[in-house]
Amino acid sequence: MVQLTHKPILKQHPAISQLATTIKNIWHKQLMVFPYEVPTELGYVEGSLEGEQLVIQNLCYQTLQFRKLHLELAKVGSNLDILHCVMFPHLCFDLPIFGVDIVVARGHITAAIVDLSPVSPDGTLPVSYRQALEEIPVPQFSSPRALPEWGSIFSNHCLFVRIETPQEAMSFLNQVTQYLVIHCRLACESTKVEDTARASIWAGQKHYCQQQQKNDKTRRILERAFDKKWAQRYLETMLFDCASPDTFSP
Ligand code: BLA
Repeated sequence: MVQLTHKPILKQHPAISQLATTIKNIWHKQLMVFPYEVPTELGYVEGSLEGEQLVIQNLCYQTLQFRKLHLELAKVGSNLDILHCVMFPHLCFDLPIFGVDIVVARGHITAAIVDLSPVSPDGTLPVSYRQALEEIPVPQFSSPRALPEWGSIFSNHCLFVRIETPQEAMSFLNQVTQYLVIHCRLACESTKVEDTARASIWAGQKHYCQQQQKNDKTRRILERAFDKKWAQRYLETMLFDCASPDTFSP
């Protein structure tokens, strides 16, 4: 299925709707996007979780620099709203993985996380990223959160907080916007690596996906709304799929 539009059928928390719009606007403004084929039957999904309806809506694109741009919006009844976004670079570019997740539980943003995650063996970001990120002021939040063990993939610029006020929500959205604008700019300026560097980039991206798949909180929701097998397939093919090291890329 080729998806060209993302109809706003889900009424979500305003911070999620606003961020989804911002992400799409930046993608369209800074990148030249092409359609991406979403795995069969996974573009729009409905399930049920303890009597509540679970709806998942996916929007994907590809570009010259990115194998897959993925924006997912999910809703479980009136209890849970989720925004999930990951940008997977083609293996011929030495670029970090941009990721953001917002989880709203009963009206409260309990988890807001954004990062540009390194894929290099030593876990550091390219110099251009380090320089750009060091220029951005680090906003303060009243309830920072500690990363789980699998979160060793995130950079030292990772922001992970619980949001307590509308001001904090704005501040988080502003930080995500700055990371994304920097990322799209540096991605467009980047040049292809030698073929020999692809294996290491692939290993870095694969490790990122394997660690993300250890997030039991995501897995449990999917298992409860569908079943174990479906959750595994969704995690492997839709959320954190990994290109094979010799996949064609421009
Ligand atoms: C946490 N993710 C969560 C939580 C839920 C989900 C319910 C717990 C919220 C909380 O602790 O307050 C659920 N997230 C989902 C679901 C999807 C989703 C169902 O994206 C998709 C269908 N997760 C990501 C990405 C990042 C990420 C890209 O998908 C980071 C860039 C991080 N989510 C992340 C982290 C936690 C989290 C670090 C906290 C985990 C913990 O505290 O154990």
